Amino acid sequence: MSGYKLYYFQGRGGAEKCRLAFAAAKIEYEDVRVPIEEWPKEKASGRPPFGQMPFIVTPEGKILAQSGTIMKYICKKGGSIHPSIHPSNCPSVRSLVRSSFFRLCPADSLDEATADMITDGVTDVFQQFSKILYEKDETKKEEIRKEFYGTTLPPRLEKFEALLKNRDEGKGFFLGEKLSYADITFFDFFNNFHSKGKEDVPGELEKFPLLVEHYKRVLNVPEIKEWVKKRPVSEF
Ligand SMILES: N[C@@H](CCC(=O)N[C@@H](CS)C(=O)NCC(=O)O)C(=O)O
Repeated sequence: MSGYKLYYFQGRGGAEKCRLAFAAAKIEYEDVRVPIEEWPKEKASGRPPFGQMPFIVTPEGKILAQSGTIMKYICKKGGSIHPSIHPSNCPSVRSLVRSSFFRLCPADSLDEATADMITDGVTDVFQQFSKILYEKDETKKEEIRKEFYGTTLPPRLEKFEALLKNRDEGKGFFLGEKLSYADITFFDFFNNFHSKGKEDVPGELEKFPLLVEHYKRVLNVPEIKEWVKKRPVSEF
């Protein structure tokens, strides 16, 4: 056990992209599922930085919140080849590392910014989508749903497909040959919130053949596949 602890409620929810990152990075962790009745006490303790979950406690006892931050941090930790040849302390292998060796988090700053751009783009879409989840009035909920799936999402998916196509004609991942946290974020939005954690390709991607293949490609990364198959089954 590496000593990482991830805290979240029962279910995939906002923590699942962190769990996918732990799986892809092959970092062991304790998947702490806080019972809802215990949450007020944990929140009041002041330990979660923003009074929210997910948060992690690192082996050094440091605490980090924000799902995107945690996901990227874990990808960076799991993505270093070996500390002794990390580009920051071994300039002679910098270009080699940049060009071919990264796993999950690119060493090149422009590639990293590209992964961040895609991740932030998914967050924008998620913010629009979450209005459906939070609306209590059924009539308004239906209106928001129609607007999201009819008007908001399709042109965004066109843009994501074009971004995917920028590298290797869209036959790989968002940064080309290697999986990164950008792919994990995009996959999680559809697998978690549309396919309800099942392996099916969600219908929303149907008109975007490159995105359909990308979804399958991410799902078929052995570490991702293994986690998706063994994780606890839940509605959310
Ligand atoms: N931006 C944050 C949002 C975190 C968030 O909204 N967490 C919710 C659960 S998904 C939460 O902790 N709700 C309980 C509360 O606020 O008391 C992230 O991405 O981690």
